[in-house]
Amino acid sequence: MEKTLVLVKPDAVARRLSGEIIGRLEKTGMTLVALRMLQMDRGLAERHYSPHRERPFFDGLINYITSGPIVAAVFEGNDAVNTIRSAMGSTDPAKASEGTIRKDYGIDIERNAVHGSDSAQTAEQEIKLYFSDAELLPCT
Ligand code: IDP
Ligand code: MG
Repeated sequence: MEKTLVLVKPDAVARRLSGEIIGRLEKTGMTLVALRMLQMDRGLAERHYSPHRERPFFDGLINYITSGPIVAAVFEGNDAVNTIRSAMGSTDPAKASEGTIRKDYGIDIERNAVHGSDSAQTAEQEIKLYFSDAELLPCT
């Protein structure tokens, strides 16, 4: 079964939206199989966002994502990566479709409330940054 990593980003945790966002993602039919709260250090943030190292927004992104606590979660299900990203909406909340999490809760293109892995392969790498295999607990 496909898995994907979700992060409720610092702007959303600070606005007490963690439960709402996790709840909306559960309503997609995907199953929550891991959950923890943490504050990223720069090392973890730079590993997580290493594909964006050369982008002009990288330093700002690292400052933002380390600025406060986040909620990390793993969801599992058929087509989990695409299902979760559809519920999240476009990167820029101003361009996100009605009814998506980023449309409703994103502040701007950086502080966009939520992260979801962009492929099954990326998901495998990202999940390992936050969870051991033993911490993934499929419900039966
Ligand atoms: P995604 O989160 O929709 O997959 P990515 O292009 O992978 O979008 O970018 C990762 C994160 O970097 C975004 O979620 C957002 O927080 C931030 N970001 C992306 N583009 C910009 C930008 O143009 N300015 C500032 N931050 C950005
Ligand atoms: Mg991405």
